[in-house]
Amino acid sequence: MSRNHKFSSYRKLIVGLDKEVPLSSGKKVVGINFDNAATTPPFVSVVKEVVKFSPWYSSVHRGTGYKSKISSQIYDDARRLVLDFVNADPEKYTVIFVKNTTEGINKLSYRLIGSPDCIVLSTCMEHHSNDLPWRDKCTVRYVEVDDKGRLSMEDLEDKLRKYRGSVKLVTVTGASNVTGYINDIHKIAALAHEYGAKILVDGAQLVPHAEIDMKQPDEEDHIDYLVFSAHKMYAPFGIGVIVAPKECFRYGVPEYKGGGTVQLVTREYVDWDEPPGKEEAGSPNILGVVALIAAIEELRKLGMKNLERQEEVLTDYALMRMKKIPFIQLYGEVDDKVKRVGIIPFNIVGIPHQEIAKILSEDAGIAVRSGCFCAQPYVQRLLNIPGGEIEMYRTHPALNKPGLVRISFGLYNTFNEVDGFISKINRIVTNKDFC
Ligand code: ALA
Repeated sequence: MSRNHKFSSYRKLIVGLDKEVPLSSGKKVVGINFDNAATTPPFVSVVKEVVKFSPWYSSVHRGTGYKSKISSQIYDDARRLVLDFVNADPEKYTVIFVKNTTEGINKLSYRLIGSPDCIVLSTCMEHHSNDLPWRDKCTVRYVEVDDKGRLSMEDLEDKLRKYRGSVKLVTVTGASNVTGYINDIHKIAALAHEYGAKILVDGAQLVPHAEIDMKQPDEEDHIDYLVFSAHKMYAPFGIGVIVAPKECFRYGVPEYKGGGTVQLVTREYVDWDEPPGKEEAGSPNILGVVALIAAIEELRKLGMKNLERQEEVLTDYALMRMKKIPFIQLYGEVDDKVKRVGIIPFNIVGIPHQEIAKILSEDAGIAVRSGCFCAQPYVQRLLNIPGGEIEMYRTHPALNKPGLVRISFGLYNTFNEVDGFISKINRIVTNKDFC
């Protein structure tokens, strides 16, 4: 079997991979998408399922018509399928459907924080979505990363010890959207629980690439809260997921209020519905849920362990080839094996990151992302940018800000595509003085 065979066999599962994109020369080429950490193209099965369901589309939890009953049933049953996918106990956990991971973490930030004095431990490697929502509601402390950008378990334990009794939550990414590092979420969970804190995992980058096991709540290393987005798992129809203990939403008032959230309302009082209804104000996104469930079924059919291994092989291959190119700067640990999803950040000495991304797109049809990937403090750290320099970008907003170029793989990317990328990078490096 050829090196590419298995990888290529996944390509027919994805929409749009044969699309040609225009280059600045006027030529057209079949595009290469190495920007899967931002969003993934849809599965064919997802689009088919959405189209198949569309004639039955109707309101959820609001109508008595036949189609409305079908739509409501699919929507309600989906929670069980999601819980099963992440191995969460359906007796104890519930699923709240939201727009995406960002909305999910914001929602939890309203619900989990009782007082501005309680401490949340975030980390120095988070996406803004797992940092900013906490800042105005509690005292945030950041767990350090080492010189390669890996999370420091020692610092986590030091901080848990130092703030013992006040740390309500450890909130951590399952996998970094900048370096791809996979955090040992169960080890972190066990530590957090030992010190009386809960753990929230931002699963946006992890759930599409690895098997998730939230475990039973009586296991010391179980996950308390998990949040993820369907648009990063081949189901781009605007749905995201919070998996959380039912208890978490039982008491209190939802931050969004309106249709579908109540049992009884008078001018004098409101009796809120039970969760999850209470937390899903407005008409639910049933098409998003249909898409998500179809994606979960496809991912399970392919086998998360298979995908993990395959993406690892492709990432190792890309790294091995990139390391040999002069003037390439790679970030994080690239010599020793570390657990990572298929994400590689880099720069080319002497060429601004925006320029590299532009050349890849306009000269070769290769889509990447460049900049700070909504994780500015982490990227500033990886680039060793002193605070004074960052201030300068504040006072001179027209200056090009420092950043990285990022390639990120999906399950359908191939060795041939990596070879095409490497040959373009080689050409950029060779001609770099003309860029
Ligand atoms: N957070 C997404 C990314 O890393 C959008 O690109």
